[in-house]
Amino acid sequence: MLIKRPSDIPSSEVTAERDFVNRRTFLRAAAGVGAIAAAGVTVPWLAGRGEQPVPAGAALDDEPNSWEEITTYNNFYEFGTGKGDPAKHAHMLQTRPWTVRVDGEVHKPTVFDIEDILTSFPTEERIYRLRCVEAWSMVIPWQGFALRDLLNKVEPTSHARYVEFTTVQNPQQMPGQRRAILPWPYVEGLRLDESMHPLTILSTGLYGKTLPNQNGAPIRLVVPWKYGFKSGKSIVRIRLTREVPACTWNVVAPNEYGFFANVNPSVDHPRWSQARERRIGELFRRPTLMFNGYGEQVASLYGGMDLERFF
Ligand SMILES: Nc1nc2c(c(=O)[nH]1)N[C@H]1C(S)=C(S)[C@@H](COP(=O)(O)O)O[C@H]1N2
Ligand SMILES: [Mo]
Repeated sequence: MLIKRPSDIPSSEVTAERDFVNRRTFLRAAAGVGAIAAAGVTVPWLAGRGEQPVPAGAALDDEPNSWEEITTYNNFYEFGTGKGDPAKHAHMLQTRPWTVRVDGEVHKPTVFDIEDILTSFPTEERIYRLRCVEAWSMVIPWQGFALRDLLNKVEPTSHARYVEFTTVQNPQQMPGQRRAILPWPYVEGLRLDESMHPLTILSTGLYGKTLPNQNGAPIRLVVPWKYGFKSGKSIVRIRLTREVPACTWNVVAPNEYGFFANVNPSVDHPRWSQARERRIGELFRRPTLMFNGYGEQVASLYGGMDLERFF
């Protein structure tokens, strides 16, 4: 996602391919061919999973990526722009004590201690696809709870229309923040109705374990039908607003990264196609699904909208 340096994308993918070409890749590559043909079929093994909404259009072999893949191939520019930088440097971030301030257009502004969040909002497993705007993807078994459970606690006012999420700012512990890679802190935002959607979660863990720092500990947003950059990490503030929040990537490159950033195979990034993606761990590209495969659940949020204009 580096801006104005088109060479970054191909080179990062070359590196990634080298990293993941191992025996396992070849074993899974065979499955990948079947996946392309089978894309769009609902996964039976997800269907019985408690309250979890079944992701529509999940491919048959849509099995979760490994712990290793999920925790060593990351985007978290606060720790550097390389995919391996977060795993290398994120241990420097101290995630306790930690508070999340929820304020703005709410009747009950509240500063939540992370320990209270962990005890008041029981988490459940949500296996979601993550589609990065850079045309790679993973499947991640998050532990999380619906963002709307937290928002309902603070009682949004009738003026609230958007929600802004702010990442911690701590240049001492986050070496990337000592450089002007992006304007810090990292800020992302959603419409309020997107935030209240049951698929939108705050995650505090993965694979049944505490969330590793490189994945956004102690608490990060996950919005599975949007490009990964919408899912802000290590959040310290959630603010409800009347106006569209100033989102980091949208501010630095508005013609490349829209406010909505819904996964859409038919709307290309100005410098590359979004039609296909490389699932980390697989050799062959697979087709990208509209709304990342969650269209059945979320398409109604965008009824009547021109999705090429509001990309
Ligand atoms: N604070 C912060 N949040 C962030 C980012 C970042 O650089 N800083 N990168 C985003 C991008 S581009 C992606 S694809 C996802 C990656 O999440 P993961 O590393 O847990 O897979 O985090 C998103 N959240
Ligand atoms: Mo991303």
